[in-house]
Amino acid sequence: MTAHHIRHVRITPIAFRDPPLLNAAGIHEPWALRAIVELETQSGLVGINETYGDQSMLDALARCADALIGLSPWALNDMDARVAALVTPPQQSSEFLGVQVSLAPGTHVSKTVAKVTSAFEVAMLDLQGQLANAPVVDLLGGAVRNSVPFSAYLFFKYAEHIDQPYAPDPWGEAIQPDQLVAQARRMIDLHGFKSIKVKGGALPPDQEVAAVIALSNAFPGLPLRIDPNANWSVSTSLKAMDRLSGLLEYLEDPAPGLDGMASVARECNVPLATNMVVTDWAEFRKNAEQGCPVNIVLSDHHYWGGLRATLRLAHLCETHGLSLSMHSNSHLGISLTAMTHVAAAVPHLSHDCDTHYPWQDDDVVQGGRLRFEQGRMRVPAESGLGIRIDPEALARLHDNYRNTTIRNRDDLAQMRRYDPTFSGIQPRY
Ligand code: GKR
Ligand code: MG
Repeated sequence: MTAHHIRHVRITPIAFRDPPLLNAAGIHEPWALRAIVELETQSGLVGINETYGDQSMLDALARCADALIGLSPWALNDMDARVAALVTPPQQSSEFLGVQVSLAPGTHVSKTVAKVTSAFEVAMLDLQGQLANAPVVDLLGGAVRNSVPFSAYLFFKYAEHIDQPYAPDPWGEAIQPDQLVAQARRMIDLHGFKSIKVKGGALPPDQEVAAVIALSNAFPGLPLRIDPNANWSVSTSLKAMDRLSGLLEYLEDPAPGLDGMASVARECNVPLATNMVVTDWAEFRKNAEQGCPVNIVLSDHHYWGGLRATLRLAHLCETHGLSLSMHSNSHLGISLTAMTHVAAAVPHLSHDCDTHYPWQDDDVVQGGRLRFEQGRMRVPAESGLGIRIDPEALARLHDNYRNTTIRNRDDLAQMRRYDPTFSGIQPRY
């Protein structure tokens, strides 16, 4: 083993507070889970990353950890092969671990190889950058922009969690249109975002349509999108578009499945985006074979296989005339930074990226929470990812994990605490 070979792999599950955000599956639980990856070399360098923290992911990471010992941080292809050899894909790609799988492709077991590969790849790229004294973006071909634009990601929400001790968050309730406008104003005042995404599929469509119209009136000229996470039927989607089509930059995942999306695309001229029906290479091919009813792919390096895979996806999108932007799930600063490096290296990025970051109030990175400037995240110029872990913060968030009983995200079960009759059947509207 030479000085820079990996000698130790540490995976630390963490939990951080999450507000009661509504979505098509139900409602967020009071704690969101992530896992922090640290790869330590013989010479004492540490490469870091952040990924999903559900139990199945922790098990998969643990199963693959030993295979990295002795590996050079440059041996990404070798790491890919070792992970693929250790993670057996499920027999049926429809095997799901959680009820809200369709909202969060990261919980889909068929994606385990891509998720684990990505988890280790980013930490190895962080090591490579430290060794080469170059930021990760340079390892990806160099920056085409020195900051990355993100959008204000709005949620309908309750004021408080139902049954857990949880101090009310500063955002308050957002059920009525004027409350969502107030939420947007606060988020834009705090972070300077220049576009707005509404997480839909949670309330009756008329109420969500009214909220989008209110936003459009309150923020004229700001690009707007709504994402019902396939909780609208095709006819509900089309009715909503009768009122919204002129107001939206794109419509995200209105109706279920590629067929549902294709039916919406045939009848309305709003561009369609997805993080639900094009989530891997096979689904990309199917969309292309159908003449690309979905025009905008919302990539996510956490389940597409990493930063290199995201670049491949970007090239493929360009080849097929598709636009590309980025999806998010509840996350902290390491994920945001990795996303920023890769988004900075994609010439073809067409829309402001999603981020849940404003909904969190804690982080594991040194120096505390990262800051958006005018809605953008600066691409770090320091070597590697350009951020380091604060060990005390990591210990604190690991204690949160140990003190909660949540081990897999389950928005449906959480919603049934509020409404035991909530069916979770989709599309609901
Ligand atoms: O955090 O509730 C949420 C979102 O609904 C998330 O689960 C989705 O994966 O943000 C995501 C999306 O764009 O579909
Ligand atoms: Mg989405």
